[in-house]
Amino acid sequence: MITNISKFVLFIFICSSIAVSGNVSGKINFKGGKPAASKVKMSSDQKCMKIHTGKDVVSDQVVVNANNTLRWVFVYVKKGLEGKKFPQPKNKATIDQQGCMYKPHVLGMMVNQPLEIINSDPTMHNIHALPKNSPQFNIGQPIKGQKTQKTFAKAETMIRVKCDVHNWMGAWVGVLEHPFFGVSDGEGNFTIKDLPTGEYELEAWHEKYGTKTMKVKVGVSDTQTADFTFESK
Ligand SMILES: [Cu+2]
Repeated sequence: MITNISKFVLFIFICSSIAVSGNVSGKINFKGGKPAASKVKMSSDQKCMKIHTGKDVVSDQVVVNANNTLRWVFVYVKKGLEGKKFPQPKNKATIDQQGCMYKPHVLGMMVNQPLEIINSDPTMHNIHALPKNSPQFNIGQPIKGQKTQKTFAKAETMIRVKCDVHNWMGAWVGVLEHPFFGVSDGEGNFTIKDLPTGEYELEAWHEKYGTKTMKVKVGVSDTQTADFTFESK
C-alpha cells in the first residue's frame, strides 16, 4: 500500500527529475530586394568542375530562401550563461569538403569539442582555420576520405575557415562555452533546445548582414519565439 508520505516523496522525485529548461525557436526574415544567387567559378580545378558537370554551383555566402528568409545565420546565447559549466556533447562536430564546397557552410561547436574535418573529394584541399583566440591550423588533405580532428581552445564567434587551394571555399565556425546555438536552415528556421530557465541575450550573426540582438526570457518547458529580420544592403 502506498502511503500519502510515499506519494509525496514520489511526486517530489518526479518533479526534480524534470529538466528546468525551455526552448527558443525562430525565423530569420529577409526584407528588401532579393540578391541574385552568385555562381561559383571552379575553373582553376578540373576535378572540382567535373563533380558538378552540367550544374551551376551557387555561393553559400548569401542564401535567401524561397520564403524570403535568410539561411546560414548563426544564433546563439551571447549573455546570461556566464560562469555556468556545461558538459561536452558526446558527438563530434563535423565539416566536410564535398564538391569543393564546405558542408555545412556555418556550424557551431563547444570549446575543446573535436571537430572532424573530412575530405570527400578526389582532389587536394587545404583547410586553414583563422581563429584570433586559439592557435590557427593549416592542414593539407590530398586524399579522398581523409579525416583529421582538431579543437579550438577558446570561445570565439565567428572563426573563418578557408581553403588555400580553392579561393571560393569558405566556412564559419562559432565556438562557445555552452551548447546553446542554432543555424537557420533552408526555410529560415532555427531552434535552440533545452536552455536552462532564465533571461538571455541572443545574437544572430550573418557573414554579410552583420549582427542583431534580442532579449528572451525562458520559463520551464516554454518554447519562446525569437524572430529576427535582416535587410538587404
Ligand atoms: Cu579546397
